[in-house]
Amino acid sequence: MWTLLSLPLLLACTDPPDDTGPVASSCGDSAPVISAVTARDNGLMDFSGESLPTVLIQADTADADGDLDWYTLQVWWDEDVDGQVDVAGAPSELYDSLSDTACSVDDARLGLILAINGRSIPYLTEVEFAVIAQDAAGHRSNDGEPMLLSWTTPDSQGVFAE
Ligand SMILES: [Ca+2]
Ligand SMILES: [Ca+2]
Repeated sequence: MWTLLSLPLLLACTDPPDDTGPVASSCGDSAPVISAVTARDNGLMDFSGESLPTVLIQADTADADGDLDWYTLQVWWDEDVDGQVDVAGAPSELYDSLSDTACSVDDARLGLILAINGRSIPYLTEVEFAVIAQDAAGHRSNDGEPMLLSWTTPDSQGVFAE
């Protein structure tokens, strides 16, 4: 079953939620596998009175041991679409819980919304995103290789170039 999450808004990094956080996982040793990543226009959203265009980035993710009940989704980007993104720096990331039952989520469509403010992410520019998911045990997806995709941002009003 694919699960679409509630999506906290991100300008940069989120703080971990108030939950107790991941418990020591006894689900297994498998790492998540991302099969596909997508980016799409998520419309204008309000950020403290400022209306900004947003992008929804989603990662179709599976994990044989089911410990996506607690996950982290991390995104980096650059403006050079060359099949490489440096993931050494701090990502924009989202922590969230999909289930109160450990080891119960073996696939999910993980999602994260980023605001496009023209500064950290420029307007009217093709940007390259890199996406990594982590399971409750902290295993990184795809052996730590990010999934890449490119997407062209709209202008400050959310309008895309012809
Ligand atoms: Ca796992
Ligand atoms: Ca690049």
